Amino acid sequence: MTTLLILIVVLLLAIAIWQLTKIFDLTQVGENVNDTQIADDNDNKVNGYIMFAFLGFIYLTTIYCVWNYGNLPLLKDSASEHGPLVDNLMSISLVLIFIVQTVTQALLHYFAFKYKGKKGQKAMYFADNNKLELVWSSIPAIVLAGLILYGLYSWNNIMYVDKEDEQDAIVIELYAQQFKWEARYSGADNVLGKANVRYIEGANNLGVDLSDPNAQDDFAASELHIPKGKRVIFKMRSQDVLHSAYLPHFRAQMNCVPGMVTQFSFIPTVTTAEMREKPAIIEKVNHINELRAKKSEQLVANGQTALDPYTFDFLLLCNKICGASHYNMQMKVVVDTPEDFKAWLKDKQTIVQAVKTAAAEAEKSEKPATPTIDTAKVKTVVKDSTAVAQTEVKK
Ligand SMILES: [Cu+2]
Repeated sequence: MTTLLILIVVLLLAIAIWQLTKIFDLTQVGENVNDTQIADDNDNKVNGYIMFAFLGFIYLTTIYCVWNYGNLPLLKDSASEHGPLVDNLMSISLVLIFIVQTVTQALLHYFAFKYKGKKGQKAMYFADNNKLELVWSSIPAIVLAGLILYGLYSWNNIMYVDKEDEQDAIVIELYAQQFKWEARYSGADNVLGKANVRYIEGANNLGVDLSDPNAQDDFAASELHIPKGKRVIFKMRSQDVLHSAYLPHFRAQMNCVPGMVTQFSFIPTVTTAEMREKPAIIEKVNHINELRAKKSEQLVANGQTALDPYTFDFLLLCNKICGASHYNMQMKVVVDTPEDFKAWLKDKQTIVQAVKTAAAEAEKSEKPATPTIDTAKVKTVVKDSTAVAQTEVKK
């Protein structure tokens, strides 16, 4: 509301200034004032200096952003085997963009100043220069080709999973729906049972084909546990709209498309406990907790409860704007040591068992309780009503 009011005030101010300049122009009528609409040397000079001012603004903004937010992009401390490859690609791209942007902006604004309009000066007619065109076409072409080739090499390296890798990997399904994630583990056979949105019914909220032999040992989890040092193949499905499974710390992202299964796989290299010990993460966590402490002071002063302190956890996020609660579509990811992971896997209830238990419970609660009839009470009620009827008749 305050923002709207400020906007209205700014708009009204702008209209007022515009009207004032019109009145000022009217007062100048008849006087010897240069009110021509054609730019003269002085106008061009002013515009030339404004170009320099704008260049300064771009550079200052860049320095300010790098200084203040330079530590926000994830460029180190990745937690997957292919992570450094992605980080390297990202760093090279950023450095290239930074250099090209700095040089080209300086040239653009300098030439705009140098060749500003001057009275009596005509622009030179210049048809073309093959040598120049060759230089400014081939340099970007070579740089971009290098970047694309390195990108393709990285992409193939990350996405290619051979038969050997596949045999040694754990298969986990990530199921996306507005607005939550659910994981399905493939169990001892390491094969996910068939699933389809048409099978969704009651407790079977993942739409698993319960008659499929491969589905018998599948189990669902609302927290994603993966072991360090072992390849995990994620199969993504979506129940409703387009989502995107985004695991920023593992430098992994893949769209979840309704009606098809997509895939991404990686090897986690850092456990949650190890990640919490990294200096950069400790610094980040401390910073978040400082902010939370400040916010908590305000909340407590207003009689509300204070915020809980933050501890680092890997996250699976949704990276496609999929609806109103998209921002909160996340799942905690825990990277365990292989021993801890084995312990976590124990005694998990399979989806088939869960559906059976839910059905049995539903049946129990649906059966109507047999009403107990107090025969003595009924008799007295009947007696009373006949007595009332008889007195009525007598009247
Ligand atoms: Cu989503």
